[in-house]
Amino acid sequence: MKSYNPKEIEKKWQKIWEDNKAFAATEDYSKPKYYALVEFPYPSGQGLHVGHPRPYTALDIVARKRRMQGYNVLYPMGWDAFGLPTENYAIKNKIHPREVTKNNVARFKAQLQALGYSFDWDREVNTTDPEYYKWTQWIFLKLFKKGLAYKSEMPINWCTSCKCGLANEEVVNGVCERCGSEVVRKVKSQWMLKITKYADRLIDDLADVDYIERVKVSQKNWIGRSHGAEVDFSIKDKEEKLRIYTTRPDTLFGVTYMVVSPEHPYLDKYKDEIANWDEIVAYREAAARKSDFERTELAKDKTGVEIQGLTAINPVNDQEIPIWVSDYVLMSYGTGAIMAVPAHDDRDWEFAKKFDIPIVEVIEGGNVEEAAFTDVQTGTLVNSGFITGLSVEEAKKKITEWLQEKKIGEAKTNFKLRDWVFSRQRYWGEPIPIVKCEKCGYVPVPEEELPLQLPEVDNYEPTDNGESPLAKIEDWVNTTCPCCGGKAVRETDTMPQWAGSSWYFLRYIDPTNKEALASKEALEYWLPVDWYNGGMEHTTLHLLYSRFWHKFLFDEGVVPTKEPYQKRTSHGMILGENGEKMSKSRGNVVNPDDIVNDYGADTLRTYEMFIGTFDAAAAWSEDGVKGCRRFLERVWKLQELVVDGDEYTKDLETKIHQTIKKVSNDFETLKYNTAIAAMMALINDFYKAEKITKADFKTLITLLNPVAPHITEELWEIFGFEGRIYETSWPEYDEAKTVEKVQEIAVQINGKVRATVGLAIDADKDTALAAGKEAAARWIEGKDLVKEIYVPGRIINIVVK
Ligand code: ANZ
Ligand code: ZN
Repeated sequence: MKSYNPKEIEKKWQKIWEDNKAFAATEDYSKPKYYALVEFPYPSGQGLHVGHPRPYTALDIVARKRRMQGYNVLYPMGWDAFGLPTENYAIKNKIHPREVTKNNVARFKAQLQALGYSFDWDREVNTTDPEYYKWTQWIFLKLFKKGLAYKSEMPINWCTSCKCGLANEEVVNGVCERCGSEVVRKVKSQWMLKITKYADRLIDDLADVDYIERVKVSQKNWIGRSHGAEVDFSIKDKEEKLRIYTTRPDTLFGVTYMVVSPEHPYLDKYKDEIANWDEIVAYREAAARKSDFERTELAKDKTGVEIQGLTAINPVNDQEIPIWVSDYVLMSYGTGAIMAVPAHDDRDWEFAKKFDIPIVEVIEGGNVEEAAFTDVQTGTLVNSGFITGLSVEEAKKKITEWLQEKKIGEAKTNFKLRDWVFSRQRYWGEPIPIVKCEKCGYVPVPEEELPLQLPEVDNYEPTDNGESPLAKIEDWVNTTCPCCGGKAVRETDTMPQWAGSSWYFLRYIDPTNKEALASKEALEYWLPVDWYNGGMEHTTLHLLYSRFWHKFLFDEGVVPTKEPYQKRTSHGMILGENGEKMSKSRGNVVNPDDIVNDYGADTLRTYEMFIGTFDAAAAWSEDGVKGCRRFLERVWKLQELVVDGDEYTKDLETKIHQTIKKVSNDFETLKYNTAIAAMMALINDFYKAEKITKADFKTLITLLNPVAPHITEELWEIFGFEGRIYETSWPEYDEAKTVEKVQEIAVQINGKVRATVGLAIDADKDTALAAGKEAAARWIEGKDLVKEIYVPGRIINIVVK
């Protein structure tokens, strides 16, 4: 027997698979299909991270298993290659971002190939390829033509370091998600996508897909749908009403003050009547310097100014109440004004305590002097006129009807979701295919002219006035209007990185199609993606954006399904040995190339699947890697035990059927670690048996193949099994044979049941009696045996004297 040499066999099999196009998805639409998808990587300059192989191996396991089960499997890979780090690198090193991308892609691809993934490389896509972004632009134009892409003067989140506008989603705790720098507000004219139009469907259709619960929750929270009412409060001595949004119209009798946001238009409108105008202006300026996050943070100390000269009237009891300005109310949500109910809202409670405003309890159940009582499940209405005595639910309904009748309010649903800021003032992105004509306004570039290619520039630096570098290239910018032929200028903003990844799974289906983003038949066959696994950090935005585009394309008749992904799961992060996030500065980065070099790709794959519960974070351990290598060595050495035989060894049969069952199920339910543990246990039994048949061995290596494809392919060849292992069928188990053939038998001594023993169904008399006597030893010891009987499958009967 040769020794196990992964270096040699891994290269060998990768070449054979490639030469034979072993994992190409076919156009044989008569076969059942399976579309397994992982998030395509951003080809950064750092190369592959050990975090990448975790999801890629997991779905490679699923893909390989499905092929063995007779499916036509699509398991593709590509590059999400537009984006800032490449552009920044290009600026710093004066290399074209196209070159940087090309080099990074080549490195990533070589690294992935060295891991033996069964990707169909013929379907590789790259978002920066003009033949790809042609269709990204095409989708944008469709959105534009349907009024779902529009330009708007917007206060946007501006990253001071990237010099670029960011979507709300890209601002995390007040700083830029990418670089961690301060984000400020800046008013700019931006392209926006009307994702809000799809808000309801993006929530409601979650009912039809099989996403893990926390992914559904994060989608719902981000969209933030809430049901409530808008209510008009009169302003004393004015015609005009102050309209507020509340989710708790049932608490109307508990309103003790109102709050308008510092940006509320009434402030300027009534400024002549506001006695403390200077104070309000100063407050407004201070608020403008804060982010929404800072303003609405619950823990933050409340600030505000009471407006002198304006008061409101509560429509339910005609009470006159003060109006305050405070930054905890945002202009961008609801109506920018609220009715404050300190007894039942935490923020209002803190505010009222701080400024000594009365707190009026209207829901019984707590102690509102101590804290706001916010429970809506329990408690009844008190101090509330005609709704006193009702439950919260009943009161909401009744008061909303009353408001509607009196025409002072109505039921209203609100969303936290905002339209998607779709412009970036950068070079390395898809050009937005729009020109601006003085006469015709914004005019789409004709479809025949797509792709609208990125022009060559000498300098990719963003300009200081916040324009994209494209704005400097006059012969590109100046063009003619497709509509009237007059002078026009091109849009110089580019699309955000989210664009290319919002539809890439569609292009894999038909990656070279020149006429359409993919053919109807192919889309019909392959959609939806059957299983999509990706990082938890992408379960909000990327998922939401791509679902939005997909729904739009469905409405346009381009795709045949309402939802792109049938099933979505997420994996946990891989951390450094010290349990911290891997980073250069922490010095805990593990390079996958080193692991492949030192231990082999199969070891890396096995280890990453064995490292722990798939959806939890896991710390790297070199010892763990070594353990997995030892396991594969033991698999390799099983060769020495193998003898001829087409059937399972009798004593191993149950265990083998059990293992097939367990591994088959665990591979479906993200329990890769316990599947591997079961295979480890099985080979322990193989070693104990000292001899195993070819059939035993063949089943083991087939089960292990999706995890460790190279070593198993090699062993398959060594034993001369038919064809290649990747062409074989997934092992079947017989449910009946997974149960231990053992039964509980009672042991009677002198007519009394004294013990029970577990006996094999076919146990012979001597074995049965010996077991019985051992179990009931203390009733037999020192006595004379008179009689012993074994009634097979029923009872052991012993008489002593
Ligand atoms: C009165 C009230 C009483 C409220 C109570 C809550 C509890 P969601 O669920 O997030 O939609 N609100 C409304 N507009 C706001 C704005 N522009 N900025 C900050 N807060 C605003 O929350 C809706 C609730 O948040 C509304 O219901 C309102 O306070 C506040 F016991 O009205 B509520
Ligand atoms: Zn024109």
